Amino acid sequence: MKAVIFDLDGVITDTAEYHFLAWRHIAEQIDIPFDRSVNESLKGISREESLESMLTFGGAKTKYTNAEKKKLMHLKNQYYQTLISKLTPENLLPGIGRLLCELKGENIKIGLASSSRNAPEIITRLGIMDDFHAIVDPTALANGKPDPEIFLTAAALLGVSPADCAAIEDAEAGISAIKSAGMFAVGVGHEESMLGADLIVRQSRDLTLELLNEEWEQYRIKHF
Ligand code: B16
Ligand code: MG
Repeated sequence: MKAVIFDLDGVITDTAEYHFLAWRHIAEQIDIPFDRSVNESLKGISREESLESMLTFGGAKTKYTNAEKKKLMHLKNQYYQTLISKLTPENLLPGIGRLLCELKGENIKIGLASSSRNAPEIITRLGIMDDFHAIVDPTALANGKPDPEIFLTAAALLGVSPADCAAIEDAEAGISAIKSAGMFAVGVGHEESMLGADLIVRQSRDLTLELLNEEWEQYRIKHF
C-alpha cells in the first residue's frame, strides 16, 4: 500500500450532512418532497446531477429552464457555503487526524478525490491542506463518480500505480469508482450502502493504519 486516497464529504468531515441540509432547503423553496433516502443517492455525485435527481424524485424533472436550474444550484451552494464557513479543525471526523499522522509516519502518499468544488476551502478550514500530496480538481474531469477517472487521476498525480492504492469512501457511487479503478476499496458506513467494498468500517474512528495493512495483506493474498 503506497498511497491512500480519501473522499472528503462523509469521510474526512461531516459535510455530507451539510449537503443534505442545503438540498433540503432548496426542496422546501420550490415545494417538492425530499428526504434522507433521496439524499443518500446524491452522495458523491456532482451538483448538476444531484439537482437533476432531486427534481426527478420530486416530480419536477421538466419544470425548470437551464437558467432556473443554474439559479437553484447557485442558491444551494450559497446555503452550503454559509454552513462550511464555520468549519474548524474540530470538525475533522474522529480518527481522521490520527490516520493522517500514521500515514505520514510511514511515508504513505495521501491523495484527495472529492467531487466537490468546495474541497480546497474545506480542507483549509480543517487545517489539513498540507497533509495532501495531491488534490484532484473535479472541474478538470470528463466524468464524475462512479466513473473511476477521479481516483485514477489521484493515483497519477501521486505517481503510484492504482494497484498500490487504497481509497476510502462513504458513498455507493464512490465505492464503484474505486473498484473500477482497480484499487482496494474501504467503505465507511452501513454495509448496505457499501456494496463491493473490500473493507467496511462503521465509523471513521475504526480506520487505523494497522487495520488497513492487515486487510490489505488478506486482499493481496486473495487477488494476486
Ligand atoms: P459541490 P465527495 C461530493 O463530495 C458530495 O458527496 C456530493 O454530495 C456533492 O454534490 C459533490 O461533492 C459536489 O459538491 O456542490 O460542493 O461542488 O463526497 O466526492 O467529497
Ligand atoms: Mg463522500
